Parts: sequence; structure tokens; C-alpha cells
Amino acid sequence: MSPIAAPRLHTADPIAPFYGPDYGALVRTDPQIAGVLLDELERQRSSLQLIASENPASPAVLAALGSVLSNKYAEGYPGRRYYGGCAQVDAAERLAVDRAVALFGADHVNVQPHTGAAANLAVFAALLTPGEKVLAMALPHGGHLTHGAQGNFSGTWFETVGYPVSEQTELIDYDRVRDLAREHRPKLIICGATAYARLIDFAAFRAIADEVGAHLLVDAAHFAGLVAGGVIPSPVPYADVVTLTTHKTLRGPRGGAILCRAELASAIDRAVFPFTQGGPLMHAIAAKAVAFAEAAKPEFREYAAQIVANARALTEALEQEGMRAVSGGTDTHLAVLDLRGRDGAGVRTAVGAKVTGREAEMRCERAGIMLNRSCVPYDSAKPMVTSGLRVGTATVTAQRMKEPEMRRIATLIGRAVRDADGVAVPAVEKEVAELVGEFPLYRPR
Ligand code: DSN
Repeated sequence: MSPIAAPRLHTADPIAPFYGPDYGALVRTDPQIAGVLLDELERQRSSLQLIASENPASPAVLAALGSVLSNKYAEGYPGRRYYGGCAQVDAAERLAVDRAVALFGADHVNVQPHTGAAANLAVFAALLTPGEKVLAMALPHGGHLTHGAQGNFSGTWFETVGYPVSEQTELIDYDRVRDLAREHRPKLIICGATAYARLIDFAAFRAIADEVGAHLLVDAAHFAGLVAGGVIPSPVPYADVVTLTTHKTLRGPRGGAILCRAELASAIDRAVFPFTQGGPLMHAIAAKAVAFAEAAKPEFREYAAQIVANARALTEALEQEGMRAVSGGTDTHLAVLDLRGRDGAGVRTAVGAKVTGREAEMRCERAGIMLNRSCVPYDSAKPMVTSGLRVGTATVTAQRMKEPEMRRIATLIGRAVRDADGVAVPAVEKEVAELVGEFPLYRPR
């Protein structure tokens, strides 16, 4: 690869817009959209962000995203493009791939998937033909839409079997997964979820997949940043393929990536392009490269460890507020809380039975706390209603909050959730404003 010229900064700091109130050219040429951006920046700064799949990308990531690389078509892969003028985007993609290979210790990485869902589509395309069987965690138990849900390509074009979590422990029941694998003989087994807070035994899944001759896909979309930060075990030694998103705990741009064993590299690459995607988003790929470099720094390890410590502290404090932690707690960045909380004797608590997940989400939002409703395993409520909430600590940890702030947040959530008629909104909002004022997001200059 030819050496890359030292960056030339222009007099106007290119990342200033992400810190301050001036969106420069956009403010002048399109004040309506500039207004939306400024309002959203203000919303993110002035409220608490606890949605488990969100995280604020760094100004450097945002600078790469909002760059001239968006102008470039580059169908193909570095050195094998269908367009001229690709030297710079080739350099960006090679950097992204090399950094991801080093970060995760994978044989091969494809950084082109536009999203996590697109990454999963490409894996299905690479490893299966329509009609073949897939075994994955059931959606209402924490699984993902692309793991076999009806209405999604995965549940429409493939025969999918969902494994439940144990009704007693709400943990993955590996004996049950093995029994289902023996019964159905799937071609692909998936682990990794969107609303499962505990560690996954990748070695156990590997053994089950080997026994029935299935490929093993680990969907690490949620916890990839915790793997990169070295605070939870890596699935890479066990999986045939690992998919991830770059915008959740990894704190990069919105996008996906696929890690795989060397022998699957060419099938995965062909499944991404030309089978499921056309031109790659080169600005997003450059931003992924920035994020992979950020995640390789020692401070990212500290960040990842604090995310988990904060999630534990928040979960424990929410239990004090009468919300029952599904599976008894968390090992990761997220927790699922059952609003029909029971104390140790099985008695419903103050929050319990009085509010649905949908209502609790709405009550929190009106008080400036952003989180989302969640099914709990064996939930009798409809998916649009639910009996639970999901919280995540990636954003508040990025704001440098620690355990004492998690206890303050839990109290605020408890007050908001119990506040049926809205009388507590002004007081909770004021305390939310004080808290985020102490730990500002994109500190203004
Ligand atoms: N929508 C994402 C989440 O919130 O977990 C998963 O795709």
C-alpha cells in the first residue's frame, strides 16, 4: 500500500460541528435540516440515553462519516473494483479490515455490510440454501428478528426452530438446545441475542454444532465492544462466523461486519458483494476503521469494564426499585427488567402488575429518560405491549458516569415508572438535567 499523506487540516476545524452549535454550511443552506440536527444533538445532551443498542460515536468517527468518501462508488473489494479512482477508498477499506483482524484475532473480516441485519443476511446466503433449517434463540426470549422471525427473510425463506431459555433460570438451557439440534438437524445454529444479559457458553454451542454437523454463527452485534475491550470471552475461537454491528458497544458508526474462518472467506465475501449488496458505503467503512483503532486503545478496555460494572450497579439498584432482573442480573452492558417484579417470596412488588413495558417506556420518555420496552421470557403480554424494560449502560459510561450515578439513575427510573399521572415529571426532569449537566455528551467548546 502506498504511504498515506499526512492529513491537512483546514482553517475551519472539520469536527467542530459535532461539539458546538454551528453546523456551518448546513445552517446556511438548509436551516430546516440543520434545525433537526441541532434539536437531536440537544435531545441527546439533555436527556438520559439508556437504549442498550445505542452509543455516541466519537467526533473522529462522525468526521469520517460526514466526509467526501460518501461520494465514491467502489463496487468490489480493494484492488478488485469495478470503478476507477479507488486508491483512497481501497486504503480506507484495507485499514478497516486490518484493524478489525487485529482487534478480534479473526482469520478474515468483511467490513462492507451496511447493518447487522445485512451481515446476517449475507451469512445465510453464504452458508444455506432456502428451505434449510436454522436453530436460534426464540425472539420473545431475547433473540433477533434476523434469526428466524416470521416476516423477516430468515423466517420466510428458511425453516427456523427457536430455542427457549429455561423457565426457571431464564438462562440458555444447553441440554434443551442439544435436544432440539438432535431432533431437527439444523444446518446453522445461531447464538447471540438482543435482550439476553448473560454470558454465552460458546464452547457448548461449538460442541452441539459439531455433533449435528451444523455451522455456528455467533451474532455479537450487542457485545462486540465488550469482546474488543477484553471484558467478556471472545466467540472467535469457537464460531465459524461472527457477525457484529459497529455502533453498539463498539461505539463506532452505524454498520455491520463479518468475521470468519479462512475457509469461508470467499463464500462470505461473495455473499456480501455481489449477492446481497452493491456499492459499499466507503464513508461508513472509513468510520469503522476509526472506531476499530479507538477500540484497540487501552482506555477502551477501561471503558468496556466500566460499562459492565455500571450495568451491574444499575440492575441491582433497579431491583431495589421493585423491578425484577430477568435471569437474576447481568454480565454485559444490558439488563432486562420484569415489571411484574416479585420479591424473594414470589409476592408482587410496588411496580409489579401496575404498568406494562409500553406504558413504562412512555412514562420514562416524558421525564427525559430514553429506554425501551422488552418482552420478558414467557411474557403473556403482546410484543407491542410487553411486561418489561431493557436498559443499557454504553452511553452513560461514555459520558464517564460510574456506579454512584447508576444508583441515581435507578431512582429516577423508579420514580418515572411509578408516576401514573405525571405529577413527578418536572422534578424527575430537573434531576435528569442536573445529572447530564454534570456528565455532558459532546461537551460544547
Ligand atoms: N434494534 C437492535 C436492538 O435494539 O437491539 C437490534 O437490531
